[in-house]
Amino acid sequence: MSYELYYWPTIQGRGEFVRLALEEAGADYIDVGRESEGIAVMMRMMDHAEHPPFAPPFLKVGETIIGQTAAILLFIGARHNLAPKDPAGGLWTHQIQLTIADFVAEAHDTHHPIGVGLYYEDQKEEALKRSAEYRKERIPKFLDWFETIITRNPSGSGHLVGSSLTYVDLSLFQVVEGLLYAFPKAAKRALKEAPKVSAQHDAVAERPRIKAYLESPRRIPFNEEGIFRHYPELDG
Ligand SMILES: N[C@@H](CCC(=O)N[C@@H](CS)C(=O)NCC(=O)O)C(=O)O
Repeated sequence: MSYELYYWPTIQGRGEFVRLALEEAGADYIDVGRESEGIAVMMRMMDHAEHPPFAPPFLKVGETIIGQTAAILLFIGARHNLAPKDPAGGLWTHQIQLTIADFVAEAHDTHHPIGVGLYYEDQKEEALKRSAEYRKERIPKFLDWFETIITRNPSGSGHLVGSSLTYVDLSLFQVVEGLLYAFPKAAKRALKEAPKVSAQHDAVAERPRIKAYLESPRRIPFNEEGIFRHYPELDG
């Protein structure tokens, strides 16, 4: 089964959560946006699909199109043994992913607190205020929640859910990567208070398929067009 991933070609963004799951699964996929004419194909799908996704990323599987990162991962997790099989475990994993989505949206809002369609330069003052609050209150609060989940996981596996890796482990890894890129000072400080999250991040980076992916040209470097942007004035 081959998958078609549709996402913007120059950023990790939310597409990266899907890429990491597909890579860990060893799945066969095409990153359509990065092919020639890929964006035009993506826009045509959004314009004409019977179930049009609101925004990328979306995944095409046969004739089915799935939008929303958390829904895509729900699907991939079930298909590729990256989620618990029991319904309660599946819902718990999905709940964690939706919370990661909230955390990611707030990271985006640090540099775009007023408007998605406005330039960063037009909202710098508000971005300074928003980032200060994100660094001081939100990063520690979210990381503490993930730390608690790993601690309370009865299996003691160091994973968020159950005794083996699930897609939320990959997503948390990506969030930590993003925080370390965007807010290196604040993220390092907060991670000292969340040693299990830090260890989980390091363990994911060492997984053979993830390691190979991170070293490959398929991994787009972080940059200042994506969700996690490094503006030194927003860190501290
Ligand atoms: N909740 C959606 C958000 C999707 C989203 O905001 N996609 C961004 C790129 S990361 C986009 O292209 N947005 C265009 C828009 O909102 O108009 C998800 O998690 O997939």
